[in-house]
Amino acid sequence: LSKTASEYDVVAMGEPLVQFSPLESGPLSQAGIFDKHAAGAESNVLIGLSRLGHKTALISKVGTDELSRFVLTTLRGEGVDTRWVKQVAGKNVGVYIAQRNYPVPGKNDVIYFRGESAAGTISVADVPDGAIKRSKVFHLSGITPALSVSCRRASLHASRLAKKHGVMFSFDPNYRRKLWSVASARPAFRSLAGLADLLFLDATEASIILGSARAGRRPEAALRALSELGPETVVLKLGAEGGLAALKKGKYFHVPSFKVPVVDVIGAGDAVVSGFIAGLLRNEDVRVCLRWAAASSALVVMRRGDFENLPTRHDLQNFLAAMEASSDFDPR
Ligand code: KDG
Repeated sequence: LSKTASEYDVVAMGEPLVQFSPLESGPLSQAGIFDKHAAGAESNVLIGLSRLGHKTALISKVGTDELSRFVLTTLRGEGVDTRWVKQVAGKNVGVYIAQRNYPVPGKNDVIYFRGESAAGTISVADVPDGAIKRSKVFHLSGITPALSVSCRRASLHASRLAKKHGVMFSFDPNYRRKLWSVASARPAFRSLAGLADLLFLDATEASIILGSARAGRRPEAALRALSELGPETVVLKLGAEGGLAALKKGKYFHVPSFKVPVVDVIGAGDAVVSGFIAGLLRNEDVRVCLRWAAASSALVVMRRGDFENLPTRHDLQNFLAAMEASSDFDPR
């Protein structure tokens, strides 16, 4: 993060999506009214960083349809540079419908409609060296390599470009079982985690990468094993009950979650990524980065949609100040 002449703070590559979310929780067969939200893991991360005052850009492909226009105007409205997003005639932007809080409270299911989406055609030729080398951080989720064989190659290529240019490479596996099996995902995750400087993951993804089911129960040991793959910093999302743990240069940190009313958990993981990277970009201590991550994530789960509640810097500070003033807050 010592680069000074970068045009961007963070560039990411991935598929923007449109989410249709039923107003009521419950089975989709019973849902009648839906609203639409811009979504997509990398887009969420970039919007979060943009709101926190950083220069961001997305590398992607969308269609020329109205929903593609919707995601593009949302990203632009949030200050994300979309000049590296190609518009492909005859293709669409991916869509998903969420089934919220059913049958397991607090858990969602999704139906994807992304077979014809433009982002699935991203290939090595679509990866702009110029965008990546002009950034301080390049971020990728494991959703991008899951989209197609060409996306997998492009993901590896982009990550290697970041390494070649000395750009910090941030990776969040974001395992999506509807997109690929554990057996297919594992080798891709291991390669990308091995290239990453900064790795974000939850206990399930840690278990996929490490091939053991103990990550959630022994976070410090899991973080140490993950850091042996290569990343200097690893952040483990332990869920609302467990908080966040991190290991940086061998030093272990843990912060608890903030207790807030949970409405919709989708987007919480992306908020962890944007909050943490924003802290790193300001050379904050790991503990501060984790608190920004936990606060961003707490805010996001209080509202439906993925990114709507991502905070500005001002709102983040207000939230943290209010939480610290409250008697329930346990800084540990
Ligand atoms: O992290 C939130 C994303 O999972 C959501 O927006 C959908 O990107 C998404 C995906 O591909 O599942």
